[in-house]
Amino acid sequence: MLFDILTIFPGFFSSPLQDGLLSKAIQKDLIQVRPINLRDFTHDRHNTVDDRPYGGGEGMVMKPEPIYEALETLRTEPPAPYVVLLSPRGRLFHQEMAHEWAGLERLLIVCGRYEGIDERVARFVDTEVSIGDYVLFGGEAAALVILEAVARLIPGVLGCETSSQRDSFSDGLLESPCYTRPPDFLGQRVPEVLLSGDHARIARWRREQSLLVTLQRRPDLLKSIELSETDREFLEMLGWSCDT
Ligand code: 6GU
Repeated sequence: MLFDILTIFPGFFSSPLQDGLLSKAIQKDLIQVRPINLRDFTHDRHNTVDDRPYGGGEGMVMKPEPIYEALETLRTEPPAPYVVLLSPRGRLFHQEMAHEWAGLERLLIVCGRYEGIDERVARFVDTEVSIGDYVLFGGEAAALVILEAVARLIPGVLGCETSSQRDSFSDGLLESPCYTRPPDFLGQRVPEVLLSGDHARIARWRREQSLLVTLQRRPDLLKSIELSETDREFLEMLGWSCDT
């Protein structure tokens, strides 16, 4: 899968692309990532990408022409990209979107900077996305978040195919707690069930812990997922009710 990232800070991505599983995925040719300098699509001496806002106010606004020209140019290369504009005003990015996008051949991510992007750019992109309810300097950090979330769902990127299926959120629940050696850490013991070797009991315990931690930390998630009859009984025992 090809990720094009249109940015005024292509250097922002160099270390993340050289480290960890992202670099392995690139080495294995499972993904290609191209940070593309927006200033390459300007024609003035200063490579201007921003200007003052009409109507007055603080800060600068990203001009529409360089972004438009970059999109037009990049779209001439096949395969056609799905174009995502990053801004805190976008739809909230979530795991389901990551799954959908992992099936694409090419994603083109446009990073906004300054106080905003000229509104007239919106009709040249496929969607506008935010990664959360807080404000960043610009879309670059958000682009990395999306890149990681999508890349790890591409077959072969994670060592083990099932690890991404076991994740928090992949079934809509938070993950159960996990432990490794030592069995006793400063008086805190690993739950006995995990040492039992009884795989059916372990699976049931993990499911219950997932339900418990989700109920405690993110009860909102329980409304939008499929629960088995056993799940419901367990949650109801904890005081949860499906119409709360
Ligand atoms: Cl995509 N951009 C900026 N600047 N801030 C954000 C964001 C994006 N998502 C959350 N906050």
